[in-house]
Amino acid sequence: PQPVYLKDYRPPAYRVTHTELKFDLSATDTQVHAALHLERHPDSEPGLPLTLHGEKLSLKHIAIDGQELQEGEYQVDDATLTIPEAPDRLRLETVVVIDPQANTALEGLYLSNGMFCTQCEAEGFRRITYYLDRPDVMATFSTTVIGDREQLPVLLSNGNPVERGELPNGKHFVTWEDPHPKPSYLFALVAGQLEKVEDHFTTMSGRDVTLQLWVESENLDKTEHAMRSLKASMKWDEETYGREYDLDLFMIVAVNDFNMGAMENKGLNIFNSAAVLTHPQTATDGAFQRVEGVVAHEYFHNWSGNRVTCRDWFQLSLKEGFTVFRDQSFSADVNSAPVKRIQDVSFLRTAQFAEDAGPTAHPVRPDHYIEISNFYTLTIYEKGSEIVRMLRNLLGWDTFRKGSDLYFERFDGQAVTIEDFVGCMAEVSGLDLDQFMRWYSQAGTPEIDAHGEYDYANGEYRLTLRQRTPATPGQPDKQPLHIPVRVGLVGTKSGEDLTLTLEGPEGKENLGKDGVLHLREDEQTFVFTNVAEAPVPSLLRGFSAPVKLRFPYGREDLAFLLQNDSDGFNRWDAGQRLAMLALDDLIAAHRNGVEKVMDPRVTEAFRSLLNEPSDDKAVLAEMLTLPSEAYIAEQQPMVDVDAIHAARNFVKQWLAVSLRDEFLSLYRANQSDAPYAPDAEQIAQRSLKNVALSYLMSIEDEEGVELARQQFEAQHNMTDVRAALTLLVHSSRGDIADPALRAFGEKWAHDPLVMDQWFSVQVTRPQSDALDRVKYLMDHPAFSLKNPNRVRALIGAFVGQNRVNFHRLDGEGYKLLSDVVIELNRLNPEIAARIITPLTRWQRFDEQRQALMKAELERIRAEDLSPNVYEVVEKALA
Ligand code: B3K
Ligand code: ZN
Repeated sequence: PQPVYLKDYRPPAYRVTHTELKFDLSATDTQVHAALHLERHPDSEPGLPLTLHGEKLSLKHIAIDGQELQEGEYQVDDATLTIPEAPDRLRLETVVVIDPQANTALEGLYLSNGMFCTQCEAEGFRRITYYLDRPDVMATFSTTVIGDREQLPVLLSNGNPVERGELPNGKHFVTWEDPHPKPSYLFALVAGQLEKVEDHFTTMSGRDVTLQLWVESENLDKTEHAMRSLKASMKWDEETYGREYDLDLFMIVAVNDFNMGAMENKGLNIFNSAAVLTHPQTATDGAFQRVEGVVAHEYFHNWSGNRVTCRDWFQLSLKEGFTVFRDQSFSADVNSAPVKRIQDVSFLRTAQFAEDAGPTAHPVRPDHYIEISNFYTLTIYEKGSEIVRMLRNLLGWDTFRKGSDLYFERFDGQAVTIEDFVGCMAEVSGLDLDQFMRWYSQAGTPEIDAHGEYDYANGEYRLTLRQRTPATPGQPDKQPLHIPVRVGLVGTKSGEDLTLTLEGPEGKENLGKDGVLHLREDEQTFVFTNVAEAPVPSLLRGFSAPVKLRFPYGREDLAFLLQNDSDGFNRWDAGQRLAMLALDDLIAAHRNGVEKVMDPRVTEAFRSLLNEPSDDKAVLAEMLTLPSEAYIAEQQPMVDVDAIHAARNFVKQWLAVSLRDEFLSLYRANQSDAPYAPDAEQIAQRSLKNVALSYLMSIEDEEGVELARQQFEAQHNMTDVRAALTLLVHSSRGDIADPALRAFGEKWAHDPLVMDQWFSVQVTRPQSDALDRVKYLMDHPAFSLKNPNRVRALIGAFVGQNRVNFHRLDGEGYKLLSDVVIELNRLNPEIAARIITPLTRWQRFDEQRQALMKAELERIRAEDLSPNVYEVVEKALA
């Protein structure tokens, strides 16, 4: 497979002004009739042939303006259909036959539980019909769906239904019209036995929009939260961005087999059932929040993505980074904002930083790819969102909003580039964002080494920041970035933020109590004057840039910030840094085989957290949570999975022993019989209670075990049930865990989303029998490699969350993963190329593990590979 380059972008030879489709649905022989109204693109190079994309299509008929084409007038290969002498304006008709049932890749038209559905982004539409399948070709669509009346009572597509009727042979049809020009990747079709819940939303200009959520009948009781989230998102986008919905109908469909979370098809969003269905008895608080976030994300795409779309797939972060930023802001507004920020940053620092440090590192706007499906990454999404957040912070909200308005107004109905977006921000603010653009082209996580000096005599504080971005594949040399660093100086006597007076080139500048420093050079020193007392700097407040910042904090400094920092995020981060220092010592002790000694300052910091009642329970729960093994691993020069596991357990157990009574009373204080609600207050209470329980269970405290047992048996809601079950299954108390697991499995055998949790809980068990458990469960009748959610629940959870067992020294964990990758490479290349990720990070481990991991990668490379897996494996072994 050959790479595609950004620099090779050319406008298409033709544009499509209108697309008419007719589907005659059948599981194995669906007939797709397409009539494309084409005209030469004014900007295209003259003389280019008309070339359409098409894969796995069986062409039955082709005609131009009613004239059947003869052999020799067109050429077909496995990826294209070319008509060398097409007129400048034409109506091209094709009839193709496709096989949805054989489609296990879940791209294009496929079957899920007997239901027809589509996934076209990025390049799935070419598996449905011959087309100019690229985002800069936008057309209005008219789609007729024909299906069996009994089997497929519901027939959906984008836009508004304009006609329906009966046909011979027990068939019926519905015709849909979408008046908004759209690229093919936003096309959608759904047909099956579905039921709907319906609601309404009145837009800010007073239009009535019908909202429909389509699910299988047994899931009708799991739609309330998604519908509520949808209405909240619509309102939020009107109030926050001034964006109104633009059709009379908005539909969401839940399907069981889906590669990603959901898809923003115009007027007909298709969702992984895991990202839409919730019920207090089946979904955890985390799932409720994820549903809220994904519903919002897909809805927000209607403007950031659909009305204004991407010129080419290199611009993917134009819509994804901006839309993630929008959904994160929405979730922050409707829940606990500091906790949302903490969770988003934890995720970024753990998973995206690891991507940036590995062999598949790429810029937020890549300059080449082999398989675009491999680029729906944490870098494009999460780092992309951080870049937009930096713009918001640099401009301030009001100016940023003006830039956003200008962008939507100027480019409405167009397919544009990241320059177009940033250009609007520069235009409304007058800021020079040229250097800032490097955030889009330079891969890797910038590192800032900070150093501070307090000059008593002159009352000056000098802060020196040095930036460096490590080399990444294909980018050996990096240039300095424009990095906004939000800082405060916390007075060590007062515990208060000191007023910042910055010595600038044009004299003194008053930054108030916290201000943004603009780091643009490799190294810069910032001098603050009138600093009356010795300060501890609070750096990168709110995580103002996606960087790693080092500062030689002493442990007392961190304990001080944990108590006094006015920035909630940095207060949490000080606790994490303090825990990391202790963990580093313990990891070293474990490796050197010496006795582990706990830093008393950590225990004391936790004691104060537990003893001083905090008004923000949600933040407290985050503060009491130790850095994850994955995050700790990211901080180590070489990852020692066993030492990390041992050190973290040691800290956890030490704290549990030292603060047992505190944890017990914390648990009791947050127990509640109130009917379940997924609101911020209850969620905070449950997380606090379950954090406390996890400490007690880490030492298998008798009372703790009893509380876990009772909590499981009370069956109050899935958050509590799952937390208790996980703690029991991960303990040595098989006497309680085994019957609980059995009861859970029997009770929920009919519910795939709950069974996914049943699988995950077992394979994340840290004990050494976990790998056998994985193998055993892979033979379970409910396991299938064809269902991505199940693959993630079993294989993904094992390789991602059970680090000690995946990285077993006999290499059996690696072998299991590569066996799965080899199977999935045939069935579903997109999922195969994602699940392989942990193997690609071999450079981070000791020599023995490196050799084992590389051997498995070589074994995969010897297979007949899909472009997806090929691209990842080649990079990993480069
Ligand atoms: N835009 C989709 C991505 C689906 C692509 C899968 N190959 C999901 C989202 O970001 O909303
Ligand atoms: Zn998206």
